[in-house]
Amino acid sequence: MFEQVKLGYDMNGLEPHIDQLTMETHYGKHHAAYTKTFNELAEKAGVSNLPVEEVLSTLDKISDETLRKGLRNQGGGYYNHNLYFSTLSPNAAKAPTGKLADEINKTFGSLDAVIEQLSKAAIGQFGSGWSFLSADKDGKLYVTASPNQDNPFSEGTGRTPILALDVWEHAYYLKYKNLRADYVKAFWEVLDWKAVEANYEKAVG
Ligand code: MN3
Repeated sequence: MFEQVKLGYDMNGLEPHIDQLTMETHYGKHHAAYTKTFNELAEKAGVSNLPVEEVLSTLDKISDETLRKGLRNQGGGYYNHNLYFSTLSPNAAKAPTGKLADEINKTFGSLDAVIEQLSKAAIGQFGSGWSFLSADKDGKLYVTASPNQDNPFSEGTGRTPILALDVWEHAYYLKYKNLRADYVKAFWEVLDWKAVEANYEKAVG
């Protein structure tokens, strides 16, 4: 049984950057629906005993096309939102430390530079999608964008996403309307780099 990540904060905890109604709809309805449907499809495909990362990385093993597409979309939606909600916090650490901080400086030059690249990728994503910061097994970092609920696993890159920025309209439209860039700016106010750092340590080992 795949479970929705438990929030470490209240529905209004991210105000004013991410408002309560958006949280209630996004986490309570959209993410809950992805989770429910992913569980049903995973059961049908006989993969409900596998980690979600593995399901998304081995989609080509599913021969039924409708089921494969469903797992890609619903499993991606389940995974991406777990990552998104678990890295937000009312008490967000505004910078990483340790190995992640070193690698960011090495690859991008500064924290501001990687934030700018991730923002640009998110704002430039045509239609619904995400931008991701991901790590390969050697700890190298990559900024990418994906459409729909795709991610570096389902795209077959072998990289692990450690930060996910949701730019589906449901993530911001209730508060920010058409102003995606304003939402992206607000996202960084509640993005907890400590949680991202923990994801990096786990991904790289
Ligand atoms: Mn979303």
